[in-house]
Amino acid sequence: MLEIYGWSETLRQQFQSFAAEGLKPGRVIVHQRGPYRIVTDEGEMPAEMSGRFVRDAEMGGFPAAGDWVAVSIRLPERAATIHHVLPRRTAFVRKAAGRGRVAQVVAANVDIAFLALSLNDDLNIRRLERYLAAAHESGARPQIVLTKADLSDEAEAIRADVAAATGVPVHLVSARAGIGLEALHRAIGPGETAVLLGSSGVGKSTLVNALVGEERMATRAIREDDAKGRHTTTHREIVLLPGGGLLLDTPGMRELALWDADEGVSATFEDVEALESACRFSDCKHTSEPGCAVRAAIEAGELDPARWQNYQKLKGELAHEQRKEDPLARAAHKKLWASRAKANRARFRARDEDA
Ligand SMILES: Nc1nc2c(ncn2[C@@H]2O[C@H](COP(=O)(O)OP(=O)(O)OP(=O)(O)O)[C@@H](O)[C@H]2O)c(=O)[nH]1
Ligand SMILES: [Mg+2]
Ligand SMILES: [Zn+2]
Repeated sequence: MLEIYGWSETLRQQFQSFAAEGLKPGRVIVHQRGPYRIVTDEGEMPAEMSGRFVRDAEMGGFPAAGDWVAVSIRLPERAATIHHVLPRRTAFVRKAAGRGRVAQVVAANVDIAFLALSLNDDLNIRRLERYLAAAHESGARPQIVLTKADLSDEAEAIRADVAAATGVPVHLVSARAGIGLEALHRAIGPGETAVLLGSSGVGKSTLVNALVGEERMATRAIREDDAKGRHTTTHREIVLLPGGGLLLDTPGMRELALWDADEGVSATFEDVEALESACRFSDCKHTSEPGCAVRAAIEAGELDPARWQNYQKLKGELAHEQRKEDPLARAAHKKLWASRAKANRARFRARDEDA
């Protein structure tokens, strides 16, 4: 049951200590006001955090859609209590504006970030770059989805331009005309989770419904006067697609500059940072130094090597705040983007040739 929701051998190992406490694994599939909804081996049920969990949770530590959690299940009531959140492989983190702000994880353990933009809207490349940077920082693989292809005569040309400018895969879809839906579905591997991100009204929920083949999510027409969305979706929900793959629908976002890299990495990799600080030498490079806690954890199967690589990659890219101030750092970042786009293009060419 849980395998189709992405349960893996790595998760099973991480879960062992919780299993010893008699707890069961579950995945958060609905994050809303009120109780979470989770899926477990006993099926779907509502779940609330234990009082102790609420008291002890670190900043950003509350469960989010996509999180794996350790729960106790009350079978007669078909309800669960959440005691722990498992380490996150990836996370989208939003920092609330203003002083005393709190980082909020809005989607966890996502493999692919679909950045949805509507073809009846102005394509803003700067906005797109911010989306892409946020997606890279989350650890998910970014892909672009151009929606409402039925409303533009230049859809194919725009797709080619966007692909050239970004170097990531670009999907052209129309939920209404049934264009590109199968290819989009195929981009999500079995047990993989993709999140739909983008402004209100671009058609995220309509796309989910088209892929599921039924009206799972509410949708609503955009405003006639300015073509803006109406913030129809207000919760986050993971939907199991027929034939496999998971798709997370989210509320339309107003401002993507709110994503913050530093806190994202810390909230996602608390456990890795703890390991690093446990190395014998404070300047340990985690390659061949004696007493390296990171390598020991990898060898013991407690730390996923892919997760460690991800962490290092993100750390390396984190001159975020400085970059905003410092023109030199910004230029270097632009160069990094250009080379990454080039590498991506080469990779996708190679993949196309393989296929
Ligand atoms: N012409 C056309 N309209 C579409 C298409 N997909 C969605 N729409 C329309 O766009 C409007 C907004 O769609 P939603 O799916 O509610 O948009 P959303 O991105 O989920 O919006 P929020 O939940 O507010 O973030 C609806 O009126 C849809 O019918 C499409 O492929 N073509
Ligand atoms: Mg919606
Ligand atoms: Zn080390």
